[in-house]
Amino acid sequence: MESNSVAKSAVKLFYFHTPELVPHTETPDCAIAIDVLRATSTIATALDAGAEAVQVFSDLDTLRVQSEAWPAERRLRAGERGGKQVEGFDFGNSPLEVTPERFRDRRLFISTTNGTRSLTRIQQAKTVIAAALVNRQAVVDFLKREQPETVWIVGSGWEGSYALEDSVCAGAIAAPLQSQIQLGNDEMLAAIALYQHWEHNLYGLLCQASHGQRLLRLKCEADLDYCSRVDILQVLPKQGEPGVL
Ligand code: 3SL
Repeated sequence: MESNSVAKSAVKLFYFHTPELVPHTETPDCAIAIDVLRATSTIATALDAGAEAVQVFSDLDTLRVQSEAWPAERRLRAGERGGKQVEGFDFGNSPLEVTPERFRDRRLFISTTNGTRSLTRIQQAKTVIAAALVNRQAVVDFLKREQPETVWIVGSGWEGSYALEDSVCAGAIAAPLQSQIQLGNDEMLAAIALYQHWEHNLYGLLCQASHGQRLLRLKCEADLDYCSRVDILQVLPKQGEPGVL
């Protein structure tokens, strides 16, 4: 190594397009789940609005049972399947329904089609984080500060298949760190390139993405607009106990 070259930190970033692609044989120092549309955007918004914590579930029945143990006046239950609110739940999964008046000091119990599934898949990591475009900088700052050795960024996808909006967010996290990190796989490099191509029109990208199209058909255009905004929240949703951010 030349004496004037800049030494790269040991942080190694991998991107996995879906939770199904996450290796079963290893555990990273830090795992970051992304579901830009809309679970991790909603989770960040709920914590920013003063929610006491967010507890994630991959299935609705476990959520129903476990949330019963929590006082009714201190909990909110969000259930989404196929983009729609599940009957009997207080919320679907729209970050625009999150207000400090409703969320402050309450625990949010949430289960969504893909996002909470990817969060539950990475629970073995030493540090688990939920990221979206809205809180991107808080995640970047955490990685710069803590320098975890191995970082897995995991897209939630849609029922096992690739999601454009999660990739662009992975790229948005890695792009400002590029000179300081090692790229763990080609997927990470591709995500950075995707972000660099679309960074000035993220709303446009979300509108073209297949899940964006699905949400547009459900009249959720304002959600796409909100979820495409970068760095509007300072919150870092980080797991304290298993499943609780
Ligand atoms: O798949 C998910 O976890 C959800 O975020 C999907 S939706 O945006 O609420 O439709």
